[in-house]
Amino acid sequence: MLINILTLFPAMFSGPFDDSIIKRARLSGHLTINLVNIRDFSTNKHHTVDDTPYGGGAGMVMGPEPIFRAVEQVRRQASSPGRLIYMSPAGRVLTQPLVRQLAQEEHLIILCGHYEGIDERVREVLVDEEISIGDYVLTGGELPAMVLVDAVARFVPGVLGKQDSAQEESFSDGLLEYPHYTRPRSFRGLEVPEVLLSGHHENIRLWRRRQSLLRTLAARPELLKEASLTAEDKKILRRVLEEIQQVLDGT
Ligand code: 4GX
Repeated sequence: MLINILTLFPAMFSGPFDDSIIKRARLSGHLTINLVNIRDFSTNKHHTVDDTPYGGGAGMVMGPEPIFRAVEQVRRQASSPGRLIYMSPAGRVLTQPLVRQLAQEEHLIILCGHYEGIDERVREVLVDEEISIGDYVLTGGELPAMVLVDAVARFVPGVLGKQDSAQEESFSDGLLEYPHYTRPRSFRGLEVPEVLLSGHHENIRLWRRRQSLLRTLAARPELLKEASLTAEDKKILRRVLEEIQQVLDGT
């Protein structure tokens, strides 16, 4: 997958993309990340990229010319035009289904805005999709772009190890994860649940599923409503309900 990131601050991306899984994905060629400095496409004397807004008001707006020129160069150099995403709090909120969908693209162009945002003509002509990473305001689109790239990379074939990708399948059902433990068995008086030490694979599977369901119910009940629950899940939840009923009855 090819990802071109258009930004005024390419240096912000060193670090997150130069370590761990993203580093490995880049070195192996599963992922190509190009950082494109929008300032390099400014044609005026002081290489400015922003200007005061027509109509007045506070702040500065990123002008259309360097952005158009940067996108045109990126598209000339790629074998496909790519889907252009503008990171903005006005966008569609990033969710795992959208992440999966974006991972199907062979080429993404991510535009990071600063100041009060971009000239509306960029949005009209170039932007295919506006995406937000959540309902809060940051100083620029760089951190949102890093979040998007990291989430999308996990679904690009070859980026995660075999174990991880198989794992992903089991969490794609919209439930929260069950608790994990590793050695030591007893840590400062805190014990690992007995069932996990039992070697009884079916009991372990059922315990984990119950924990996932309980955690989701307690922390994110709205996710449980959307989750694809199996007959076994419903059985586990009915059992939980019976146990709650017994507490209420004082039995
Ligand atoms: N999820 N920002 C965009 C510039 C801006 C200002 C106003 C449009 C209108 C953000 C987010 C985010 C900060 C990126 C402001 N663009 N991006 N930038 N939340 O807060 O994606």
